[in-house]
Amino acid sequence: MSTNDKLSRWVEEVERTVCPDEVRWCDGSDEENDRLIQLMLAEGTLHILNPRTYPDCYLHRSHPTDVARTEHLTFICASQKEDAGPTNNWMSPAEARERVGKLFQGCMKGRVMYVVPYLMGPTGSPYSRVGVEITDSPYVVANMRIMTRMGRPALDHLGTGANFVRGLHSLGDLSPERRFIAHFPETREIWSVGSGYGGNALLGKKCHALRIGSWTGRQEGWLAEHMLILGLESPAGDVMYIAAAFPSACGKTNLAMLVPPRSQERWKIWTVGDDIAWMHPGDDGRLYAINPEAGFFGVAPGTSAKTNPNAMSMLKRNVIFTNVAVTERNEPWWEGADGELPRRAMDWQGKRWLSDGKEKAAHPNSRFTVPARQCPSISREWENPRGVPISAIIFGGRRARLTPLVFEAFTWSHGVFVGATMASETTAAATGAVGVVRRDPMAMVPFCGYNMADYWAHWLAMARRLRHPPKLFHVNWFRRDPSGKFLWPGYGENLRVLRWIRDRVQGRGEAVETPIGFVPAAGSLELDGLDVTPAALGPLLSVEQEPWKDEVRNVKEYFAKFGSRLPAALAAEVEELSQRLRKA
Ligand code: GTP
Ligand code: SPV
Ligand code: MN
Repeated sequence: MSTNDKLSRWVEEVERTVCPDEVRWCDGSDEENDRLIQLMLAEGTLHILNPRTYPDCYLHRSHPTDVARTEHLTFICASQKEDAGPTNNWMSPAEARERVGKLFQGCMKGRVMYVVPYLMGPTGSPYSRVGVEITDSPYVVANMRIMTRMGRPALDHLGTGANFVRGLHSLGDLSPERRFIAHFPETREIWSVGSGYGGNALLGKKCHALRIGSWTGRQEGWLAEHMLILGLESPAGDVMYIAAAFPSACGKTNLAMLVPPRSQERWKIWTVGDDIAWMHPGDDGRLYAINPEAGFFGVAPGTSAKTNPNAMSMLKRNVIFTNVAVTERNEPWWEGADGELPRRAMDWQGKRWLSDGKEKAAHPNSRFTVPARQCPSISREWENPRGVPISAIIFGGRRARLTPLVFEAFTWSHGVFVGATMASETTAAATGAVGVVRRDPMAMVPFCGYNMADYWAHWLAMARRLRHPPKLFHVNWFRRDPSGKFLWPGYGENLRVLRWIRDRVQGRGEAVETPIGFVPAAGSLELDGLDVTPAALGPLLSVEQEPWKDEVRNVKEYFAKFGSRLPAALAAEVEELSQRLRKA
C-alpha cells in the first residue's frame, strides 16, 4: 500500500477493472525477487542456467509471435490527430478507451496484479521522473527491477504529489489480434496489452522515457532522446561526454561500452547510458544528460569478447536472458558468440537445434537484461543527479551506401537537418521486414510521442537556450564495398572516429568541406595499428554527387508529408544542400 492517496485511488480503480485474485505492491527487494523467480521457475516461464558458470542467471522464452516491438500496434492517442503527426499511428482517446479498455475488463481474473513504482533517473535528481506500472507479468516485474530504480526511491521522489506516469500492462491472451500499445500523452497514461516483450511491456523504457518523455520534454523545454551517453577519456585524463542516436540494433550498446584497440589503449571509454538520454540546458549554457535507466536491455547476437568484452564480462551473473539458445552445458548461446559453434543446442523456442546453418539458434532480437552497475566501464558520473555535460551529439544509421564514415554538420540548424533526414536499414528489433532503408529522424521514429515536425522545431529552438551547444555529427559504421563486405572494422576501432570528433570539438582536427558537411582530411583520422590503408579510406569517406542529388529529391518528398508544420529552417536547409551539390 501507499501513503499517496492519488496513487492508492488509481490502483483501486484499476483493481476494480481488471479483477485480480490478489494485489501485490512491489518494493524491488531481494526477497521479493527470489519469490518471483521461484514462482516463474515453478510455472516454467523461467529456466535456470548453469549455476556454476552463470550464477543467478535465467532464461525466458517469450511467445513465438511476441519477440520484438510491434510498431504497427503502437498508438499515440492525443486528442488531435495532427499532434501525433504522420509518423505515428493515431487513435482518438475515446476510441482507445473503448477498444483497448475492453481488453482490460476482468483481464487479471485468476492472476496476481503487481504494482511497480519506479523512478526513471538517478535518486535525488531534479530531472528524474516517477512512473507506476501495474502488470500481471512477473517477468516484467523482474526486468523492471533491473532496468529502473524500483520501490522506495520512486515513492520517496513522488511524495504526496500526483506527478507520475500511469502505466497499465496485461499479457492478455498474447494474441497479436488483441495487442495494443497505447499512449495518452495528455494524461500521461500508457495502456499496453497482449505483449510481454521488451519495449512493449517494460513501460519505463520506450513508452515512458521516450514517448511520454518526449511530449513532456517539449512542454518543459528539454529533450528525451534514443541515445547512448559515453565519456571519452584522453591519455591526459580529461573526459569529454558524447551522446549518440542510432536506430534500434545499430550499435548504441556497443559504442557505449567500447574497449579501445591495442594501439590506442591509453584512451578509455566510460559508459553513462546505452539507450536513452534525458537532456536539459544547464545554468552554464551547456546541455546536460542523465541516463534515466538503471540497467541494459541489450541485443545478444553479435556480442562477443571481440566485439564487446565489457558486455561479456557483465553477462556472467544476475542476468535475465530472453530468447537466446542454450547449449548442452546449459549455458546461453547466440550467433556471433565466442568459441566454437555448439554441436547441439536448444533453440530460442526450446526446440532441438542442429548446427547445419539452416536455422538460427538464438532469435535475432534475443536480449539480455543486466544491472548497469555490473558494467566494468560504468562511469563514475553515471548517477550524478545533474547529469554530464554533452560536447558532441552523433546521429548515425546503418547504410550500405551513400553516407560516409563520419561528417560534421556546419551549424546547429544544419545538424538538426542531418538528424531529421537520417535513414537506416530496418533491423530485427521491431517486427516487419529487415534491411529496408527507411527515414528514422534522430532514431526516434518509433519513439517520438508527438508530431515529428514539431519535434524538429523543438530541437531547433533548443539552440536559443544553449550558449554552448554541442557540435553535431553523423556516422555510419555499416558502409559496404560492392561485394557486400563492411568497409570499416567497427567496434573498438570506432574510437578513432570519436577521437576525430573530439579534435573537432576542441577546434583541432583537419577537415575537408563537402556539400553535406565536413569530412576528415587525409591524415586526420588516426590509422596507426589498423589494417585500413589511407587509400581504402577513399570509399569510406567519399561524398558522391549523383546519389546525394537523389537523396535531396527523396528528402523533399519526405518533408512534404509534414505540410505546413515543417519548420522553415529545415526547408531552407534542403535548398542549401541542393545548391551546394549543384555548385560542387
Ligand atoms: P537497441 O538496444 O535495439 O537500441 O540496439 P543498439 O543500438 O544498442 O545496438 P547494439 O549495440 O546492440 O548493436 C546491434 C548489432 O549491431 C549487434 O549485432 C552488433 O554486433 C552490431 N554492431 C554494433 N556496432 C557495430 C559496428 O561498429 N560495426 C558492425 N559491423 N556491427 C556493429
Ligand atoms: C530498441 O528497440 O530500441 C530497444 C529494445 O532498445 S526495446 O526495449 O524492445 O525497445
Ligand atoms: Mn533502443
